[in-house]
Amino acid sequence: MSRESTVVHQQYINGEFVSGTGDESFTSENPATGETLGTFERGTTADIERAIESANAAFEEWRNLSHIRRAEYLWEIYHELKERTDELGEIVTKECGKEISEGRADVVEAAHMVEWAAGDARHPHGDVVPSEIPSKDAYMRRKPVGTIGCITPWNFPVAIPFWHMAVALVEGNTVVWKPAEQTPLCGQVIAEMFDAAGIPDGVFNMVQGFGDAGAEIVDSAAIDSVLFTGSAEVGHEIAGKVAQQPGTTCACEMGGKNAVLVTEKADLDIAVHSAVMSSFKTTGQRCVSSERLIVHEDVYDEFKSRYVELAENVAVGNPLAEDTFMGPLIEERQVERFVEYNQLARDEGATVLVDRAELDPAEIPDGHEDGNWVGPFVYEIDYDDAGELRSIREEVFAPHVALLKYSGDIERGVEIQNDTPYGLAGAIISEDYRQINYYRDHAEVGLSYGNLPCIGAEVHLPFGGVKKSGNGYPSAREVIEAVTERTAWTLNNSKDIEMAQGLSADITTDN
Ligand code: UN1
Repeated sequence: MSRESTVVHQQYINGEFVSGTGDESFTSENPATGETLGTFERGTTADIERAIESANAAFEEWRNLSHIRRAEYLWEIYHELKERTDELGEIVTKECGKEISEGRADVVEAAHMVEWAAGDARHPHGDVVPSEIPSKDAYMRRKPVGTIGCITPWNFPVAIPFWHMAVALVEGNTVVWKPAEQTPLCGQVIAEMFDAAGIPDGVFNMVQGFGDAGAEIVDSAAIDSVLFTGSAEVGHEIAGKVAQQPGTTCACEMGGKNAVLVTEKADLDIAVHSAVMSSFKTTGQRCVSSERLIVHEDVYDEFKSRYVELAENVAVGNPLAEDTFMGPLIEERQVERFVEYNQLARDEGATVLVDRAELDPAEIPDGHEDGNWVGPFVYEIDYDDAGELRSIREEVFAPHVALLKYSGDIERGVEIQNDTPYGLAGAIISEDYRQINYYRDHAEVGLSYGNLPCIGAEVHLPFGGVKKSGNGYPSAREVIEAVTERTAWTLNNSKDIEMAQGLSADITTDN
């Protein structure tokens, strides 16, 4: 769906679409065709300030509604996401280039997140805790933190905004959201949904823009918590800034240099299938995509020949076509990064096994000549314990895949798996439960899988990473920790004051 080219989409602040203070606009482009999908006002720092003011002003009234009442607005959106899955999936595919089943899955994942958040409104919130003193009642209670700033990426342009916002809103927070500048049309559609649901003015605000607008959210003293999903570079900058602002918290989820570990006990059908899905779904542009395949020497040759054959043949093409496996990369800059890292791998001594980085013109679908087309790039390289090879430790965010042969036991395989600054996702392929359990207990990752691809987490699982991959969970069920304050509330039912830990409650005086 391309919106009329003369329309310049506005910001959504305080319950209405309004013009911002800036005079610049930007466009959204279909990465498969180069076609313009819409024009958007470029939000300024003043627009962010205005959105934050309106969110702050709406907070008191919103938090005073019950969880169940607040969830009703989200149920409206849930039904819309369900009813419009095909249409919205097509918008996702057109705007970010994911093949159509992934475009639809993005919308389905958003619906699941909204369902979880709205359903959770009727579940217990907090804990009844025993007290050392029988006459005391003790509880852990949750309160909304206030105004939440949400900064979301382009690769899940519908699901991730709802990861951030659905629970935040049901818990009684207000939000200021900056969608990724690559997918503003999805942002516009989501804002229209909140508007149609009649959410009270100021509770939900959206400002379309670039990094300067995002930075204003992070710098503002009137934002209580920042949720960020995106690159490690930006996430660490946010965490550093927020640490300087007492009272503000953040939860960031960043990328990974994820791996599939294939042991000598692997079922190779499962191994090859899982590896292809992990490395090439979404054209390698999931935070959880795998750019490393760590394969035991006993099964290496067979795995390699089967994997390479598929990598040579996976269908790259029009993402709207049902038989496409890989769409384009999101933007030209990303193609350049991919090409640079492919060269880096060569310079670092890689043997290239598949090089479809520059596709044959015959492989590019008609009418799609201006798309950001690439195919798989697969290489083998000797793993270095010294840690000097950048190509196997830095995230590329593209179908750039290293095969690493290892020998020895499961401990060695997991050691290589852990040898990256990141720790988001990973998978082990093995028929041996001892190997699987060793991996489960020692792999340094937030999301791990046995005999599966390392992608495709469900929303009621925690989603976040360790090491350089994140400092919290801006997503899925665990986001509740990022958007609520916990209060330890203790009530005395006695007329006497009696203290825990045997602490004396006597007040003694000199006489
Ligand atoms: C991302 O990797 O950028 O687990 C998000 C998955 C999806 C979310 C991925 N549910 O693959």
